[in-house]
Amino acid sequence: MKEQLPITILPVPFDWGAGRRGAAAGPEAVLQAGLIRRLQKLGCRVQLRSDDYLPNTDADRRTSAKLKHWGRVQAMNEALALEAAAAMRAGTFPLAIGGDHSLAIGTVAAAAKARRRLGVLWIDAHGDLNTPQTSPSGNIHGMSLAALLGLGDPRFTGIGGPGAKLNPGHIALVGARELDVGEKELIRELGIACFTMHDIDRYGMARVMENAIRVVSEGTDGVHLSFDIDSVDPGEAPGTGTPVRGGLNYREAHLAMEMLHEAAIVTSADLVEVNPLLDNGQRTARLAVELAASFAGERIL
Ligand code: NNH
Ligand code: MN
Ligand code: MN
Ligand code: MN
Repeated sequence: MKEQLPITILPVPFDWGAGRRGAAAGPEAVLQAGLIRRLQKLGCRVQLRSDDYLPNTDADRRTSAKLKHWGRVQAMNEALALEAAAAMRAGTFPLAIGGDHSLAIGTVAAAAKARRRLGVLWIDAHGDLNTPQTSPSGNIHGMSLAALLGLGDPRFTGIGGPGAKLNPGHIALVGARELDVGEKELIRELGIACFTMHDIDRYGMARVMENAIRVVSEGTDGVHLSFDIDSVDPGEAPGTGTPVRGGLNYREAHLAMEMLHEAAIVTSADLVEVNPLLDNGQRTARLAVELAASFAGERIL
């Protein structure tokens, strides 16, 4: 975290951007696993926002094959963007707890408005760089970063105002190991810094994070961390909707969080895709709490 700002936890019990249900129970599971106490123990001031800022989208059935449940995803993100903006205006650090990764459209749009030039660190097994045209699934959580670059449908590129919210040169992906064809093309075309699992194997997490931190912090006024728990290997994080083998091990994930704490560059964050319905007990929810603690400054010695 950049300064020791009070943290506003924004729970986002929402999973219509994903292909399977369950991540909507993520915020409750992560809170149940002791997130607030763990942060308070580190000296953080923490306030938990109730989720009543989110509209009830039960009756919203607007959907299409290329943009599944778009009505609900749009309504959630419009409300979340306003709430994240309010948390920043109040001088706090917004920490959104998901919920599926479509929520980053709202949080990053809000952060980009507050910061002008925003860097984004996207730690994920996936790229989330699909458009409705390239998506193999139609699931909007696989399109969030593309939408923030102004690519895809105006219903999502227009959240928080029209157009691109980010400069591709200030984005770094870390942990990627399952990229779709259109995503690979986009990464090459836009020159997005993508540190894959191959890079982590080859150079080590420390070197990868040093480079990623440089990309997102040089020439920016703030950095948003969007952490998808599926970046971590399914052996450690089984409770997630789209697990992919060969992910970050336990220490690599912690080292990344510890280095971000030290770098003191991050000004807002998401922790997403914890799905307690698929978890092995509380394993994944507990991991999420531990990683949040490392990010907030918990150290071994
Ligand atoms: N790339 C796939 C898609 O667009 C999977 C996305 N799933 C994620 N992304 N969990 O982080 O449908
Ligand atoms: Mn994701
Ligand atoms: Mn993912
Ligand atoms: Mn730069």
